[in-house]
Amino acid sequence: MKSRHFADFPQIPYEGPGTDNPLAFRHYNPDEVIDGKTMKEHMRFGIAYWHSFRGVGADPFGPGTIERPWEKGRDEMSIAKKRMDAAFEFFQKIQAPFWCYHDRDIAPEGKTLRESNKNLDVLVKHAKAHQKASGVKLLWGTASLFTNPRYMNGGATNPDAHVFAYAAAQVKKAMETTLTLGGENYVFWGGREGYETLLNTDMKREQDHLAAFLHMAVDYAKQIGFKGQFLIEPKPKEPTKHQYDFDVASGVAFLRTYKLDKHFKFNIETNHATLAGHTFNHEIEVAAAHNMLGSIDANSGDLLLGWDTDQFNTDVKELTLAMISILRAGGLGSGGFNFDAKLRRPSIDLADLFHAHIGGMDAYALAFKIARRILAEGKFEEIIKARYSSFNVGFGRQIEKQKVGFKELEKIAFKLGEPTRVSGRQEYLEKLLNTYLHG
Ligand code: XLS
Ligand code: NI
Ligand code: NI
Repeated sequence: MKSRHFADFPQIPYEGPGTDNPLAFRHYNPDEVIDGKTMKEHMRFGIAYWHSFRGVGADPFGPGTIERPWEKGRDEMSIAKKRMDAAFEFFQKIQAPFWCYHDRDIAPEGKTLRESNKNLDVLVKHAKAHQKASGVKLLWGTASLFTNPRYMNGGATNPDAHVFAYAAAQVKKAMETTLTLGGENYVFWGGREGYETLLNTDMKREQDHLAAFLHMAVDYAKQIGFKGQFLIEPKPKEPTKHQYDFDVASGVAFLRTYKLDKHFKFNIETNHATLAGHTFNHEIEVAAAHNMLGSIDANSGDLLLGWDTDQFNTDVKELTLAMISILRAGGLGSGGFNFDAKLRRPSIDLADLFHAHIGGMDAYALAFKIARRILAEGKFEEIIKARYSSFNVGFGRQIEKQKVGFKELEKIAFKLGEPTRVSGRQEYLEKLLNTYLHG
């Protein structure tokens, strides 16, 4: 179980903004207490097994570039164990309290479903021992219903009931393993739950099937006593042309339509937000408005590229805006910040894995601190409040209470005449934001 693949690296220490040690945190101080909670507890960082321990730098134009020392050998199961040993060594060195996985990330798929489940049981047992020894916990588990060719037409939305049943069996098992590992959430990302062409698709029927699938998951959670939070992870496209969980707003409509909204929150991913034509901040605000903000898949896209590049996010401005919305909403509860981000294809060194996560964790921690200061000083809040103050009194209040209609408002409009225009002060506010970011 012991692994020494990262022996050349220390446990990453906090050295503060003044340090020039590239293998130190400048802003993420895990033990720093803020408002009675440590930074470790505030940030709840998680490492994504699929990117950091299964990603090899492959893209549609070429195979992997990244070779890891623990991937050597012939027996898939013993490689899977060695890989997991390395992963837990890394989780501790980077001081991340959580990890996340898909079933097929940690254990190889067998020739039959029974064999796949058996492989999974072995690795889950291994993970449990590692969790116990290290104190690292499971933020969420999920099932890959998109890798295997059988899911080429989707899992829960596959036109073939046989595939639906197979997907159900796989999610059943993934929920059981998440429960065994004490997972605090369970994620549904529907990468192939959508369509390529309406020429062969009954969209309404597929959405009904997806809802039926999710209801079965809710029922099964009750049966096995899984109390973790269910999360939907919206994404508009890729790999499928059109995905049903397009963005948070369409997810809310879907969950409400099928009476699932009590059981789900959202796992919002930065790059998925931008693919949907929204900002990260926007998606967080929509989820928060419905009390359905669950967790974050921390990454970023590249606005010049049209796909999910899953980069580590070091954009402190974008993250500060996100943090303001998250803090205003009261935080993420059982969620956390999971680095669903991968190294660039030429970033092949073990050191790159550290730099990537240190950069991401520091950017989030810095954004957290800046956002707290912004909210404590309340300058933006004051301006926003003042902007809507006409709705606090008189006919404005009546509008909000739905006590007046068009007729009454017409009378008021005749009486008051032309409204005085009020500046939105956007440039002033952008300048103000910069004073927090850059002094
Ligand atoms: C892919 C998704 C995926 C989910 C988990 O774009 O982000 O990694 O987070 O299935
Ligand atoms: Ni994700
Ligand atoms: Ni993604």
